[in-house]
Amino acid sequence: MDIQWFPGHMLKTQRLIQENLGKVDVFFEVVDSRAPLATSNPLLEKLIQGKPRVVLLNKIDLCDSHILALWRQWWDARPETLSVPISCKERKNLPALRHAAENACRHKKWFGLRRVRAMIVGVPNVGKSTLINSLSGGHKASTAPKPGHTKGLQRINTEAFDLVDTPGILWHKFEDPEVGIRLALLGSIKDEILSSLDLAAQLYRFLARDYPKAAERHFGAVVEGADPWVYLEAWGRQHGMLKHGGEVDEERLAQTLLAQFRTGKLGRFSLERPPVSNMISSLGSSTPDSFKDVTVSVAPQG
Ligand SMILES: Nc1nc2c(ncn2[C@@H]2O[C@H](COP(=O)(O)OP(=O)(O)OP(=O)(O)O)[C@@H](O)[C@H]2O)c(=O)[nH]1
Ligand SMILES: [Mg+2]
Repeated sequence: MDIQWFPGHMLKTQRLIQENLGKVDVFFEVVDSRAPLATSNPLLEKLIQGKPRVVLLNKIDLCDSHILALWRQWWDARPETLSVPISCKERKNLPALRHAAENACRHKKWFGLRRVRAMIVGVPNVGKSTLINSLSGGHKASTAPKPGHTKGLQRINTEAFDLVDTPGILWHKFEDPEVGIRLALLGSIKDEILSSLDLAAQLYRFLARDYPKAAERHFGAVVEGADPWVYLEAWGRQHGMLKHGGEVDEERLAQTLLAQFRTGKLGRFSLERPPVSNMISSLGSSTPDSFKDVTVSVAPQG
């Protein structure tokens, strides 16, 4: 499944970010906590030219909390990048953002004399505009559960910040096809350019591999290597997604399944685990479904 999507407005957004660099003190890069690396734009580092960056792991209400604990350890081992787990929807941990921004700017001459100027960047649909609304306590930035919703820069001020919302940007080519699939599963790539049937099959494969108990709960007993559509069809039938004549409506099934996955109705899952180096497991005995095949080096807790 080869996925590439880079519409013209993304190039324009890159230009706008560069043109406005001088007016930005800190970048808030919003990523999806269910796949923090796949939703982190590799172009950003170059684009922001050494300005401070805080990575915001958003939608923690939807991710696997055990895997999130691993990500937090992974970032703790990289103190040069500040990271803050948040949920814009549940307004979780938002004050930590202010502390992180202050830490990043404390040494500046202007610090304490004016508000921090923060530009919010990230791939499409990760929650940039929702973050602006959560921080400002309003609905000034328009949001939607689909990628490419925000079209231009929008400035909104709060007590602590002068904020700039930006349209989501991707990069030209995903070298690793898995990255494209993760972005698509999380809704960061327009559904119109994808086969939702293929994507639903990918989702099934991922759940059967990483969350077999959850897959069994939703789709029935999972047999390794079996055709995903055997299970997906059964799921569609069970949920009454039939066409006239009693055939399963595969398109409707695929779209419903993807929507349920994206909004957490199927459960809380993470699509990505941290690379294994420097990892320390401190999760004790409650090994989750998803955690079985993660190789971590275990060190004694001090
Ligand atoms: N469950 C959950 N949903 C969230 C959270 N933050 C944002 N969303 C939802 O994610 C979807 C996308 O949010 P937006 O704020 O429009 O995303 P964006 O990054 O501005 O998207 P573009 O402007 O298209 O790049 C919306 O349906 C939001 O309600 C969160 O913390 N938890
Ligand atoms: Mg937006």
